[in-house]
Amino acid sequence: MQKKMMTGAEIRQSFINFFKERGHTYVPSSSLVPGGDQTLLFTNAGMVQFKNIFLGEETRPYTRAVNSQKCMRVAGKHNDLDEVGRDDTHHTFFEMLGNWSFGDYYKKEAIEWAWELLTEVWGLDKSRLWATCFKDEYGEIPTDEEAYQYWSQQSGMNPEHILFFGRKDNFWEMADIGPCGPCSEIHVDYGPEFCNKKDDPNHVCSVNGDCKRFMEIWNLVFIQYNRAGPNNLEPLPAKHVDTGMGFERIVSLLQGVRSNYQIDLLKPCMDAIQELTGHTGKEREENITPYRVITDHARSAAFLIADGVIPGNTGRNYICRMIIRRAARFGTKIGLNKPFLARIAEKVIESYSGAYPELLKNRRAILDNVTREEMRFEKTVESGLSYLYELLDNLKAAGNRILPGDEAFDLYATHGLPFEITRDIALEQNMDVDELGFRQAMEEHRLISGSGKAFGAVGGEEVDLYREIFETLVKNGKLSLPGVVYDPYKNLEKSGELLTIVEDGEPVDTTFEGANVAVIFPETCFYIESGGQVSDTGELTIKGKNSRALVKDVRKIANPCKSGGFIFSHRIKIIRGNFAVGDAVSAQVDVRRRNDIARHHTATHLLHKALRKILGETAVQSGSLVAREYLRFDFAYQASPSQDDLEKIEDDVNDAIRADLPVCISEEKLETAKKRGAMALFGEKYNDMVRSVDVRDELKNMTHSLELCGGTHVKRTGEIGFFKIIQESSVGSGVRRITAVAGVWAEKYVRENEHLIYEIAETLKSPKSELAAKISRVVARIREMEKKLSAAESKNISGAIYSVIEKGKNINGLLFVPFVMQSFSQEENDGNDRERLPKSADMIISAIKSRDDLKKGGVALVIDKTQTSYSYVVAVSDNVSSASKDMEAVAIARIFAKATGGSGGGKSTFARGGGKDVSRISDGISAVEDYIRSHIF
Ligand code: ALA
Repeated sequence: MQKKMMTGAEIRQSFINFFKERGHTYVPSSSLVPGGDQTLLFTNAGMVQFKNIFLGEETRPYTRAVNSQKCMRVAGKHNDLDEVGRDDTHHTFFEMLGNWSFGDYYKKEAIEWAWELLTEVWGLDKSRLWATCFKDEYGEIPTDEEAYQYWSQQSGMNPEHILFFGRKDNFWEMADIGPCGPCSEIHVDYGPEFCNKKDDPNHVCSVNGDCKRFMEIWNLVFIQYNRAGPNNLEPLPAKHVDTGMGFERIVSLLQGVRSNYQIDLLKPCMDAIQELTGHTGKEREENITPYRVITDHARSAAFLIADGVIPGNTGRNYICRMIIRRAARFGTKIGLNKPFLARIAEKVIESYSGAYPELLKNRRAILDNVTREEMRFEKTVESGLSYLYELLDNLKAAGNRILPGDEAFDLYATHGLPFEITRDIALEQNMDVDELGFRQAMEEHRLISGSGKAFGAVGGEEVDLYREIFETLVKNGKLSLPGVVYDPYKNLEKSGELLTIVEDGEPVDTTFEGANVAVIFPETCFYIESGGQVSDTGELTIKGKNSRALVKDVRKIANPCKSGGFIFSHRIKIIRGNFAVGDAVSAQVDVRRRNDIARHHTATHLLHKALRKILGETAVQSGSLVAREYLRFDFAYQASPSQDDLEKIEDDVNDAIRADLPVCISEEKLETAKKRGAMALFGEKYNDMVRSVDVRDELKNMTHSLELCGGTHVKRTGEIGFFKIIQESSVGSGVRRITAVAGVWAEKYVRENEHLIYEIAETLKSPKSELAAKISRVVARIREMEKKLSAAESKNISGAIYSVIEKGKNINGLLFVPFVMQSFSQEENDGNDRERLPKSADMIISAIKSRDDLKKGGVALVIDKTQTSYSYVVAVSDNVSSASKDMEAVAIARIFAKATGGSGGGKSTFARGGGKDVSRISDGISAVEDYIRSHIF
């Protein structure tokens, strides 16, 4: 009699019961947010809550545990996001069933029980099970012979089904640091008919071969080390067992369905999506990727929100936001343009609340947050997408394939498009995104929304708005011409009446927590970007009220009305409380930041002086940027300054810093200042009255540097502390650029370099003094190994070439050899294109030439294809090309290009080309064959 099919809930419970019967304590799943673990964003395995027990830092009243753990693998070392949707077995959120021994039983019992549960309790077919054990490819960590022995002792285990693999597959690590050890995985063979890579000549159809025939279901990890660093594996005081079974995978296996998305727990989500789209079964299959992504992401979002992770801008909250937005975008692909995810999340709650009651408890929060986030996304997504498409088009037109990271960040900060969505779309167009650049930009703007980017430049309609505001304020006596008083020099704090609030392009009376608005006061002490120095930031508070706002930027709107005048508006984000027109507000400049900027500004003057002293008087400034983190200085100079000169320049600046010269600032007539020798920059306009910044050399009673400058400076050069040039480069003909850092930023720079050297020395296991020699040796060794590898590859190719030639078509004594290789990625394809293709074609032609039976010679057509493009070469033996112009390689390439819709060109014996439509490759080959037949000489 056929056994009744178990539900997912029953399977989960039977796993737990099996181990409870063997002395294990059931420990409920911990939260997706790992408590107190700074090394992880999310719980990514069952063992996370036991980590400290492994490390010997914690003990529990039990030594054996069993559970089913909520896991997220969407960031860090274990990140499956890219696979989700593309296959039936990967998820962002999933459940992991596990059993643990804390210094109790070890490999023998772990293996015996795994075998017993799978084959006797759950009745899996033994002949379909495989086990893998660890063998270190570097020979540094011992081979796991013990696990091998235990596997071979299990009744009905086919010894040929026990295989060894290296670090990638069989050495498990929690994160970059933490407990780890060799592991044994159990895989199921679904049978050769399930291989989906049969057409791939390079595919090896076996366990870990990456096709759909084999599936890993259970990983038994034998924890015995702690990874303390990249090269540092410490043995642990005791040995432990940590196992993890992919719950969805075992359920799909036991329920006899081929996809995790068909198990009883997830099918209702898939069906609900179908109900919303109204698709037929066939249409659903055709759109299976969006179905899977939506189901997966809806489940993740529900579980995240239930654990208190709601959508937001950074860290875990960013992931929650990204997951919801990504699901929403996949929804638009199947016509779901209005918020719909709550309907799917509802199904998740129904399926999973029995085992995870927190879902039901937080039902309202889950549904509300999901919908709210979809609505937020809906507002911005269109403009974001059209901007992204435009960016990608422009890059493509310029021959670039990588979208810069800061653009990707801008798409997120300004248009709400998470990086992962930008990358999805870029990949759809065969482009990529600079992820590192994105992370850096994100780090720089740690508070993403509400940062400067959230406010645009002043556009036409805004000028009209400010004109109106200005006129009203003047009319009501709140402002007098020429408008807002600007004095960033005397005080760093100023109180005043809040005159106007502008929110979303409209004046409002009050504004609340979370809002991004612009505000106007009668006076401001915030410096406004000019002369290369960036604007100040700071904060606003109201005395006696608990209100606080960050000032992100300041903007000057000149001439808002015909009578002239200025408005200075502060762009703020309300952090706490509210602000209303009429409030008496105190505005404070961020003093630390201002001081950092001042150090960089005075250092710029010292640098200018040093440049002219060392390189000559003509090395004058042509532009500069003075920021908090660094300074950038452009100057006229024809050549590239030598290293020696740069060091002298740096020394000169540091000498002036150590001399602790006073910086004297005064307002004087332009003529007077010029007479004193002030540097007035060509092209700059000065008023009659100017501000001169004089760095005085008191000992010599003369000026060290005198410039006309509106910027803010230190009082004495000693405050700068330390100056360091970090880069020198060219920015066009006759203009050079120096980037430099001062004060704490210079210290930070030096320290970072020191850490870098330390890390390199650690990795290379070499003292600092021998580092250079060691690196040369390592590079030489890599070169040597590359040579060996390429020789071995040629050998491989030559093996393949012979079998390809065997399959060639003999057309009246002329051999036509078509050969299609498959690459996985565009990059690999580019590599092949350059080297492997011509090499293979050459080898085919030389092999043909050496054959007596092929007197007429031959034609080789070698094609390299990825899923989205192909490149090819045509080589013909010289007797063929000289026999007829029609049989030259270039003529044959044209035939192939025409038949495949691609391009091509070349010479008589060699031609090459490429195209996009891989589905037409076989038409191309037939066209070439027909062509040869009709042109045979
Ligand atoms: N900790 C192991 C894994 O996650 C069991 O695969």
